[in-house]
Order: sequence, then structure tokens, then C-alpha cells
Amino acid sequence: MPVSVAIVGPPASGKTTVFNALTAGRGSGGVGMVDVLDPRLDRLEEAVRPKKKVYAQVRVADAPPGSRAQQVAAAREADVLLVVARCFGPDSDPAGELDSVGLDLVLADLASVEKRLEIAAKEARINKPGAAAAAEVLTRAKAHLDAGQPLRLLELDAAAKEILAPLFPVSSKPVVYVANVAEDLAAGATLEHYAFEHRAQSAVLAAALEVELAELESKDAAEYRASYGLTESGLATVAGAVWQAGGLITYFTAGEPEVRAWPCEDGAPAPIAAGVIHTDFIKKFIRAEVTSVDELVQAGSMEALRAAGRLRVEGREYRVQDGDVIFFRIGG
Ligand SMILES: Nc1nc2c(ncn2[C@@H]2O[C@H](COP(=O)(O)OP(=O)(O)O)[C@@H](O)[C@H]2O)c(=O)[nH]1
Ligand SMILES: [Mg+2]
Repeated sequence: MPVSVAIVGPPASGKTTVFNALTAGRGSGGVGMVDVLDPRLDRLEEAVRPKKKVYAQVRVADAPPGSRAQQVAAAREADVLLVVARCFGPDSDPAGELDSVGLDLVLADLASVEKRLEIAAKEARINKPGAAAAAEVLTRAKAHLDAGQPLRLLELDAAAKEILAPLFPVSSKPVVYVANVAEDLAAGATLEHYAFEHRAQSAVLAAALEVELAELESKDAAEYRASYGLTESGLATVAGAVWQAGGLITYFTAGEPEVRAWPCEDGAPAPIAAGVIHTDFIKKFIRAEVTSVDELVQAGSMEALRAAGRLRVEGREYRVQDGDVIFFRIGG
């Protein structure tokens, strides 16, 4: 499954320009699928020589033009939000822009939490099972939102999260604050500070410049970037921040038909990680055979490692690590 990212932000902050930069102009209807390049996958390809190479994918959705409510609705479907603030041109005020977008998300959640709380409070009065516990969580959420704080900064255990889940909260989603700068990269500093204070990830992106670079050969683009003091593509910067914000790691599968990178929740037990490939694999998981990119590149194939007894055998409790190369044994 691709990682789903929604772009939000105030008008004219450069959202569509960011969208075009990330999708290299290949999006359509406001949606684009983007490959997240990864040199580890390239090394696996060289070693294994598979028929196919599949990078981790991100689905990027541009903010729909129209009302703030429409933007919030679109954001509800995403795993991670990219909040774009204008850090170029006259009177840029990224902190003010981010405050205002943050408030939109908080108010949207406050409305649905208040509505649900009224119902839960009534249900609690007639002793409906679970209603009192729900009202307690909703009351806590309401107080937090009333204070202008997003739900992502409220500590909730699994049971509390389950109570809020049917409301499809949007302020609980991980965010990456994107400083859309012109030539002056230093203009992103205010936003980076803001992100730090708000415990969010940030990325500085020269979106208009990246749109131009996307049209160049990768070698020319790299040289051009270097002249601006940029060490990686805008997409790589944003993808890194999205992975961080979303608490994601990448593991790999490497067989003859294809080598592939899979985004996966950090700390996921092996069956859940296998479920990223196919939901059936969660139930049918038997064991994971695990190695590293380096080991596999040395040996040339999973089979060679298995024959040499050098694949680690891990069970249901194993927590998949970033950079693992895995063969999942699945039952019938
Ligand atoms: N100088 C400069 N202009 C930009 C940049 N990004 C966007 N713009 C301009 O800002 C205006 C609004 O951009 P757009 O992407 O349509 O904003 P949206 O309303 O947030 O989607 C357009 O005229 C863009 O050309 C940038 O990085 N540098
Ligand atoms: Mg736009």
C-alpha cells in the first residue's frame, strides 16, 4: 500500500507547485503516485537481477481548490499531512499560516468530538455499557482541543484511540510542515523553529525550483542543486520527513520476479509487517527469514543465504527493522 499524503495550506502558499514538484508534473486530477528512490533497493537489484524493481510509493493529493472544509475533508483520507507555508515573497508569515491551518484541523475535530460527547453523556446516564469510558475520553479530547491543541499531541492509549477512531479525527494525523522557499533557503528557518516547538517534522522545499529541476537529467539536476547548497532532491527531503512523521521504516523483499521496498510502521511485529504485502499474510504468517541488504548483496540471493544457513529465522514477536530483507513463510 502506498503511503498517502495530503497537501494542505492557505491559498497561494504554493501547494500546487509543491504537488507538481513532488510528482514531477506527472500527477493528474490532483493526485500523483510517486516512487521514493532508495539506493538500497538499487543495490539489491544489482545483486539479484530481478525482472522488476518496485520502489516504495507515496500517493500525493493536492489540496482541492475551494473552502477550508473541503481541504479538511480531503485531509481525513491521508496518512500524513504536508502543511505548506509560504516562505517567499512579501510579508511571509509561516508561523501565522501554520497556526491558522492547525486551528482549522482542531476546530473540525472539536465539532465532531462535541457532537459525540453529547450522545455518550446521555448514554452514560442510562448506564449503557462503555458509554462512561467513552465520555471520559471525549471530555479529555474536548478540553485538549478547546485549548487549541491538535489530538496528535494528546496521549491516548489504544482503547482511547479506538473510541475516537469512528470520528475520523484529522488533527491526530502526523504532520510535516513544508517551508516553500524561493532561492533563499534560509527563509525556511522560522518554519523549522515552529515545527520544533510544535513537535512536528519539517522540510524546506524550493518548490518552483524543484519543478524546473524535475525536467532536467538527474546528473544535471544534481549539479544545479549543489550550486544552491542542496544535497538531495526535494522529494527525498519530503519523503524522509514523511517517514519520520509517520513513524515509518522500510523493509525489502528480494526475489527473482521482483525486488521491492515496503513502507511499514516502525516497531510492527512480523505478521503485521507481512500484512503490508497482503492482508491475508497477517493470519497465515508462519515465520520470517531475515537478512540485511549488505549480506544479501554479498551472497547474491536469498537462496544462497538459506543454503548457507545464514538467514535468521524469526517468529511472530519479531519487530521488523529498517533495512531488513525478508522472506515471509506463509501458510495455506
Ligand atoms: N517565487 C516563487 N513563487 C512561487 C513558489 N511556489 C509557488 N509560487 C507562486 O505562487 C503562486 C501560487 O502558487 P500555487 O502553487 O498555485 O499555490 P496554491 O494556491 O497554494 O496551490 C503562483 O503564482 C506560483 O507561481 C516559489 O517557490 N517561489
Ligand atoms: Mg492550488
